Amino acid sequence: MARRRALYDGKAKTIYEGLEPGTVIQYFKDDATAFNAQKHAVISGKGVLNNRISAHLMTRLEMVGIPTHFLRSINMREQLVRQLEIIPVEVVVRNVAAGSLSKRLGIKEGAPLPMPIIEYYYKNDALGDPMISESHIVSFDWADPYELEEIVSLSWRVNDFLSGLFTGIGLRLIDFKLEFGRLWDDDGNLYLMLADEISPDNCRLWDATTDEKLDKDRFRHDLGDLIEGYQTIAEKMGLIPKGGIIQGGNIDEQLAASLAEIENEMAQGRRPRSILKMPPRKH
Ligand code: AIR
Ligand code: ASP
Repeated sequence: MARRRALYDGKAKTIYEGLEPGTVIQYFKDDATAFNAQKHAVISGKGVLNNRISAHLMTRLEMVGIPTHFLRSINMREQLVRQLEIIPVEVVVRNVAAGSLSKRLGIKEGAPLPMPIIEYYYKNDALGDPMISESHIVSFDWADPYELEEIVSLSWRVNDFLSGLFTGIGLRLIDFKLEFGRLWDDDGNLYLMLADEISPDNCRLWDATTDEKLDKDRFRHDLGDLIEGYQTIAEKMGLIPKGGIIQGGNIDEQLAASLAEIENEMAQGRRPRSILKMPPRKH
């Protein structure tokens, strides 16, 4: 594996050339960053947990007909995904006030929102991912109106599904961030799919009874041990045994590797579907 070509080195993941054409490997690093990478740490085991959690959530979303880039887990830190053209827009869905919404509008953290809110940010580190509107997205052709409509409708469906899933295991889904990408088939059909990852790095998840924060806010605001929070989430999801797989920075690698197999069995037999029928875009 050492001679693989890295295509992109991100803050929390490295993207390597895939095992077959049209695929790439997502390698989940232990690096944690916040505030546009001004704060950085390496937290042993974070990558393993995010890989597991994201593989599981993507698989569950596929099972209810939401197309994702996920193909299969490779090992405890890596997963095979489709190579997509990433749309440079971060979609944030919020159910409860927190984070930048609370700050920007002066709304108390934890206040339920009258209805869920969708926001867009331009994916650009140099600019600090500025907030944008639908007009910016269409005007600058980051996505056309058909794609945007699909992105919004998929985002609401993801929110409904994930909110239910987490409610069922005693967690509150406060907000989360999604990314989407495009894929064309040989006939010029466009497939829009969920990309990146869905993990406690990009979801706020609170304990439903205590409102304890279990996600990356622990790292952002020094609220406690990040691994403990992520393992609590993974345990409640039934992905790791009680007591966890990481103790004091040491990972039980054998156990971690065997767990990846479960997801692959679930993921078998899926076929991509074209969800948008329209003339190919010029690009
Ligand atoms: N997010 C946004 N950019 C990067 C990430 N990870 C996620 C956060 C949070 C949601 O989007 O993890 O779940 C809203 O973030 P914020 O900072 O705008 O309140
Ligand atoms: N990971 C991003 C950063 O490094 C944003 C965040 O999650 O806070 O800034």
